[in-house]
Amino acid sequence: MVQAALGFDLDTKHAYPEVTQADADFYRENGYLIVENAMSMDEVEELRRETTAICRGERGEIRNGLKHSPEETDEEIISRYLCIHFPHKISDVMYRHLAHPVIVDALTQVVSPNVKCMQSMLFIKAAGKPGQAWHQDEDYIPTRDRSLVGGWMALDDATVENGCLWVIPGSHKHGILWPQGIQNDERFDCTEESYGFPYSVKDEIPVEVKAGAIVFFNGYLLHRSLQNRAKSGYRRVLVNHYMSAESFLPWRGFKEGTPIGKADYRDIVMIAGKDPFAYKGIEDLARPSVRPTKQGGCVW
Ligand SMILES: O=C(O)CCC(=O)C(=O)O
Repeated sequence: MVQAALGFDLDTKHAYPEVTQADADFYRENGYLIVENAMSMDEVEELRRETTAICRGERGEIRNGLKHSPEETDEEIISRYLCIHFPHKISDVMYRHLAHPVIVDALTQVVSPNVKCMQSMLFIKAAGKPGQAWHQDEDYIPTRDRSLVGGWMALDDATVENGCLWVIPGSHKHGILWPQGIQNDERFDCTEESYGFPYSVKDEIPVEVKAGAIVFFNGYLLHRSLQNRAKSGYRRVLVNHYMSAESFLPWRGFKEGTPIGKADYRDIVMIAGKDPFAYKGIEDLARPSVRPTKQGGCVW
């Protein structure tokens, strides 16, 4: 059922779609789910405006540098950045949208009644910008119960031409993280590429959606995105990652000497239910940063 959390104000003019049992079954079977019209156009507009404010440096410091002069147009400024990591750490708007009601509805059905979020990424991906090579998100954010889910909030129509997501339906079911290696394919940015999996390009499907859709995808699902080949414009999307609050999260520079079995990243935001580890407190660790690009030199 659609409900508000983190002070998210429901848009009373919008008919939020409910995530049904059939949707949850589809997600479990295929490893992804598209919910069209999940966001109202006012919500999409607010997130677009906030994207510009973040890139203009109006919400605070971003590591690896925002470089522009105040005379530049919004378009010139935002076109420069492929992706900003952790925007929710400096933006109230991005923070509130972590708990968008459709996200809460979907994740309390397919993950757990208790759901936490640990990261956000704001892709801008202007015309000409690269995509992300094949990967599984648990390569990067390892949960202990395979509960990781991406919530991909489309701020523009995402098409094959402008670099939508591509997924291999059902590929999450193996429960295996495939090997990864460095790729030098100019279609993709600095991320490594998965290989050795029993699928070919015939098995992938494009996930074309309208602005306002939310796409959910499992942390073991093989997915990628291609370059933005459109002549102009962007393919903006806010992607947040979530997991069950019952699992520890052995991620990102845990303290030296901590046994791996106790490592638990605590810069999290609860978006539903109760945090069983609330007694550990919350830490403020992540800082927003600009994603490195091949032009700027990858850090592998
Ligand atoms: O939106 C994209 O281009 C890629 C997103 C992605 O691969 C991810 O969030 O894991």
